[in-house]
Amino acid sequence: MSKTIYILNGPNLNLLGQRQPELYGHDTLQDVERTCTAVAAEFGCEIVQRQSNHEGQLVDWIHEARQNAAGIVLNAAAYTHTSIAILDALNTYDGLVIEVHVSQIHKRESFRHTSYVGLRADAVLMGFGVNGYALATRHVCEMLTAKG
Ligand code: CA2
Repeated sequence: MSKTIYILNGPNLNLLGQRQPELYGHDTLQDVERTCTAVAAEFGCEIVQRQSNHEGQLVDWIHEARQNAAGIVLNAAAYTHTSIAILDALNTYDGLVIEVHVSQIHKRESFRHTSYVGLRADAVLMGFGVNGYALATRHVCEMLTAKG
């Protein structure tokens, strides 16, 4: 069974660590990739991390994950709150889906309180900063390892 986990990031997250540190912290997506790679290695798992500003690209990667990944850690960023296309893609996926947000979206504007991704996610982490990615990766790895 595949022990690959896709970590998918939506629009503007390429700027993580470069702008708005009061909201999103100082770590970059490269830092996230390094940390999650180390966590996954503890379990003999591997991660594939990607970021796109384009909705359709995220949909394509979710389709790709159907063949290649046992779990998806997804921060769909603003598409979380708008994208039925991403929800539909997630609904074609059989593995674990963990929704991650760097910030605690319920403490923010009301338009961020709705999550289409949350209609499919098996678990949700928010407000842990970028540590949420590592926590989510660890959880997926533990679930995969428990299954053998
Ligand atoms: O808290 C999160 O992780 C969000 O998914 C981040 C999204 C936002 O639209 C969601 O409501 C919550 C925004 C991502 C923007 O990322 C930036 C990172 C650094 C600097 C500027 C934007």
